[in-house]
Amino acid sequence: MEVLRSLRYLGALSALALMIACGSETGPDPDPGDPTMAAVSGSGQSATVGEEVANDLVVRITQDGAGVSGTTVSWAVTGGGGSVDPMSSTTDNSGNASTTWTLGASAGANSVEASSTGVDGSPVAFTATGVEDTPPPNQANVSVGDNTFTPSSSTIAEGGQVTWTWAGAVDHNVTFASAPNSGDQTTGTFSRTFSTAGSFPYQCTIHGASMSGTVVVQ
Ligand SMILES: [Cu+2]
Repeated sequence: MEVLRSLRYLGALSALALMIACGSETGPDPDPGDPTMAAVSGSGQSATVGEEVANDLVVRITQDGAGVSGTTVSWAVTGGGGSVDPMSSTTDNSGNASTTWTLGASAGANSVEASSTGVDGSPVAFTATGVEDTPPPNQANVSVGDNTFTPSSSTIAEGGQVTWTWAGAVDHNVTFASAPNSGDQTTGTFSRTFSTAGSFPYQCTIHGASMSGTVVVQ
């Protein structure tokens, strides 16, 4: 009688252990043998709107800790209106697959998903932020000293203007390959408007190439 009771007790314990084991197997964890995809790098970047992010998007597919090669990964833009190239790539010997990402035209959130059929962890989401391009200024100032232009390079928008202000003790001029140019001045200012994009070098003809500058029009 005592032995039978002990056997029943052991049986109950075994049933309990089996239930716990079953519970862990049907939980959220994937089967350990399935291939699994995870992000490696490329999420969280910022770039100018309409431009490519600096770093490629990379996912890795592994099985029991080792990279799985030859698996197709599809890349799709899910927000922001940009584009990915290529839209489909294949994992290499390390299990890695990658694509490039050009952001959409509007500032704000962009997103991409990487997916692979029959792979745990798919899809993997990537995000990026598009930031407005800062336009060049419409106006720039240059100081004309003895014997240097400060700054020596000025960048302005198309249609913008540069104003030179004489600050030295001796005569200088601002002379481009084509007019309008300043004459020789010791004081005062000279302004020129630039209506076409390009790089426009100038110099003071009194002091030659050692006193030169450039206007960059974008
Ligand atoms: Cu000069």
